Amino acid sequence: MFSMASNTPDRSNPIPPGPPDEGQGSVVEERQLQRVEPPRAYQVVMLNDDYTPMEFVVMVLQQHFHHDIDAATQIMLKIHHEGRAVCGVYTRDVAATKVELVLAAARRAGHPLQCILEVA
Ligand code: TYC
Repeated sequence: MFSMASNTPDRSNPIPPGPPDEGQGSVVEERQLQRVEPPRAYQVVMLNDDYTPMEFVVMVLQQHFHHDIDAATQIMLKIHHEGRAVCGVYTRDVAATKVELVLAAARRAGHPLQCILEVA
């Protein structure tokens, strides 16, 4: 800043003074560390039915959840015998997108396959 009258720098501090430091000679500014919670995990759970071919379920588990053929077969058999199994665990948006894509693929192929999203 320059004052119009004298053409010399105006060294007055535009920031108002803070609280007094009570004679200690220094002021320590405490900064609170921000603690950020990790994002919630969501699991995609696939459900059994009597009509969807086993091969189709294995293919979905490979293509959408990146399981190899052995893992995909194990998961498919677990669903077949126990009624349900977890296909994968993701953040909410990723899990929701997987559910949509799997349901769309199943409907396109004419199968009643169901999968749902649960908080892990
Ligand atoms: N129970 C089906 C059958 O016998 C196979 C199947 C497995 C279906 C897993 C759905 O999520 C599923 N053809």
